[in-house]
Amino acid sequence: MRILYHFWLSPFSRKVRIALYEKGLDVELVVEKYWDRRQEFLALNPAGQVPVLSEPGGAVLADSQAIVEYLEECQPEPGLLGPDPLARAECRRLIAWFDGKFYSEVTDFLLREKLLKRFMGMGEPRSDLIRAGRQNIGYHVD
Ligand SMILES: N[C@@H](CCC(=O)N[C@@H](CS)C(=O)NCC(=O)O)C(=O)O
Repeated sequence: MRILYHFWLSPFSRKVRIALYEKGLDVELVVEKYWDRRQEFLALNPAGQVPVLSEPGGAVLADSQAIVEYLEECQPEPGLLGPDPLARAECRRLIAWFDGKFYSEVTDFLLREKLLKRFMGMGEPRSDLIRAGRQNIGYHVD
């Protein structure tokens, strides 16, 4: 059985869950509290990050983009990137923008300060970072 180690609030995990769903691939979802630094999980991905995909044959893949590109190659239909090179380039640009710019300027601030700190017991949320995330989301959505 294919297993996805993920966390429900992780946007990188969500990207892989959507790709698996769109392609109709069966998967067992295992919630990984990556901040616990579980040894068995670190053995799968020494970077300690979710998502991680474990394939039935024993292969283990890490990094959301590496995983979705692998899925796209293994099961090309339905294609998720677009019908032609320009559409695919635009799709890749948007993926890179969400994974990089949007994550570091919005998601990371809001997720870490408002939610993860509570789960992780990492102290009080910083209101200046929450404000920054809120301000950035307005700019980016515009
Ligand atoms: N480039 C990675 C980033 C994954 C990532 O940053 N995941 C976060 C959760 S949203 C994580 O596991 N953070 C723990 C850490 O970096 O130690 C990917 O696309 O999968």
